[in-house]
Amino acid sequence: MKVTAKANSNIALIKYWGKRDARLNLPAVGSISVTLAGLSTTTSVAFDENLKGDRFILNGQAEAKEESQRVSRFLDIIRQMSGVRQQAIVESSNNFPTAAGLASSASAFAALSLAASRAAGLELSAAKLSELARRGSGSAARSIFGGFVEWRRGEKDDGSDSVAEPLAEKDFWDIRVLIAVTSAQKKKTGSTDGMILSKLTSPYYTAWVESSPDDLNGMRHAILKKDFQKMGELAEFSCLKMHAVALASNPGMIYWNGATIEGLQLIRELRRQGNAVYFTVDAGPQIKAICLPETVQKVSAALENLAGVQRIIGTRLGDGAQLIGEQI
Ligand code: 2P0
Repeated sequence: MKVTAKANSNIALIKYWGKRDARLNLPAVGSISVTLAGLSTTTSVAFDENLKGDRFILNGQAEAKEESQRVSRFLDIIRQMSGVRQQAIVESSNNFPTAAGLASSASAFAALSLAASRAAGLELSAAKLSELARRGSGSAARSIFGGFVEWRRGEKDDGSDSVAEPLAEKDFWDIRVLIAVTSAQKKKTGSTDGMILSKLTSPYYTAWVESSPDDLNGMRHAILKKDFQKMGELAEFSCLKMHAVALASNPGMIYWNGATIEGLQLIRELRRQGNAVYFTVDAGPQIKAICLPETVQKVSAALENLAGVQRIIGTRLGDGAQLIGEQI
């Protein structure tokens, strides 16, 4: 059976950075995100006894060895859970330009978890799907759900309590996120390696982990109260704190370029002028402006005019992972 599923990407308001167990992908800290409509991956999976090995096709092209091996290792987990031994063909497509520096392991592994588990005959609960998606990529655990989502750090060694859960529906609060793309280049240090390096070398790492519960409590509260200022202030704090940990690693990781910094200054200037807008930045150079509907146009125009900004992608909150089709 060929099963197709779709999942949206997400952006963390309280960041995930650091692992307490790299093999099971257990985070050192919890995180809170918003799932974004408009940045999605659609994936079909079919197990087939005639295949000699797993095949992974992304946007119509066979993927490089490294990416294919990552997908294959993930399928091994599903084969182990289900007893299915066959190899699989995995066909994925992103609805955003792959060359825009927005490639997202979150939407990819959330869609793959749902499609592959179903294709293997498993009917997993949302919590179990989140636990499975986490094994592929930490942030994918959050993309199983729509709207506002919290991924709990969990305490157990087996990771069964390190899963995401919904905090509020997407219609609860109309938050908008503008993504200003400043570079389409592949980053030099991926998140996984960056997190491991920070744990090993950053003198701020312990403080980052210890201060996390306050950030999570504050953000949960701000979202449920729809307190935009508090939410935005905490999002900027968590973002800058995460980058401080990365910068203070050895060798330090500089994920920003000049346009990123100009963008952050611009967003703060727009705020001084009375516009409701805050920023966050992930492990890359794109600027993410968190807005209310009434500020979207002004912020978008200002970012568009900034030197070094290549394009603006406007998003709003979206749904969690969904099955799209099952075909015999
Ligand atoms: C986040 N990031 O919370 C943080 C902020 C990047 C910066 O989750 O190693 O690709 O596969 O678990 O999920 C990106 O990290 O890392 C990420 P792995 P992932 O969104």
